[in-house]
Amino acid sequence: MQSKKIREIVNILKEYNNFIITSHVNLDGDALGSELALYFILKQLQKRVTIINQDRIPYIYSFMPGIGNIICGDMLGNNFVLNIKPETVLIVLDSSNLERIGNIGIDLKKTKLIVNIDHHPSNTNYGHINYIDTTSSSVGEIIFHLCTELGCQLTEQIAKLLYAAIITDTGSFRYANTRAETFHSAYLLAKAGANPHLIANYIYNNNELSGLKLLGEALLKLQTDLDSKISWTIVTREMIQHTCAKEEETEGIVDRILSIKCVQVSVLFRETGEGKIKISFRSKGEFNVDCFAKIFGGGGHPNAAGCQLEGNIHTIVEKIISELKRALDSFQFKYNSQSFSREI
Ligand SMILES: [Mn+2]
Repeated sequence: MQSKKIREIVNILKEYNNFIITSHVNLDGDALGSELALYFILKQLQKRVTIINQDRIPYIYSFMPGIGNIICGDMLGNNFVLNIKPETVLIVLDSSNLERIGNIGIDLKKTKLIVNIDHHPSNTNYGHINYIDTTSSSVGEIIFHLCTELGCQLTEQIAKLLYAAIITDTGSFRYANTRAETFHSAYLLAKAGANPHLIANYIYNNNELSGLKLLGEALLKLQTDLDSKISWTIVTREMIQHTCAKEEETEGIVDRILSIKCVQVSVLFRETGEGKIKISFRSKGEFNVDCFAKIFGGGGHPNAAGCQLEGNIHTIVEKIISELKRALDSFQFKYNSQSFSREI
């Protein structure tokens, strides 16, 4: 923990009275769990708090305590403008840059301060106060420490939310961001009332049939290059329409195709509603997909990243896969010769 920085945040949370909390577009468990936990923490301190996000809440997170308090900018229309009280602090969670919050209908110039709390290495330090802990598994884990620093009570509600944030961002303690400290936080959250079995059921055993049908279609289009250790597939508008799947139901596909033996990097290409192609990368081991996604204006974490491009999906697949093959072939050559020289 960067204790000086966390104290700076503690002071702001104590000093000010009006807060708006937001996070990134394409909401995930870490974004929502952290937002709501911080909401309940600030409520304990008798503060006025509003949570507003651009996007709608994916169905699987509807179990989260307090979820009905979140304002969804997407449902309010483009002309919606939130009235901001003077001296309002905007807290942005889990968002590596300010553009990632999308349109939440607020005039940022009217806010007093922006507090940026994140764990992405690619964070651009856009806040007046920036608390970036890249060793933390999730923002949920950071909010957990913040709760302790503030002397707030770790209620059952907060524990459930933070536990959900941690398991979604660590893939249930499987990803490389899982450390001994993560289990320690999870242990304390379970002791405070988070039930691992129930929360896992809500998140992982709560799929709509449409989501599985879409996964089936995506698997039919699966391609691999096992010499380069890549797997990839596509999700077109047509596939979304005829399976009646929701956008959020594309989320797990890229992880599923990474599970193939020998595959080091998996890629999902998805046509979004606005004629853009959203590309998600996952990797096992040392190949850094954050660096690779940055070449195309994206970013994320070393083992999970993404970017967005405009154009025809098939042209983009060809371009990205050939770049990726080149990058992986030279990476494997370097990596193999390094481990060879280490051995001798
Ligand atoms: Mn996160």
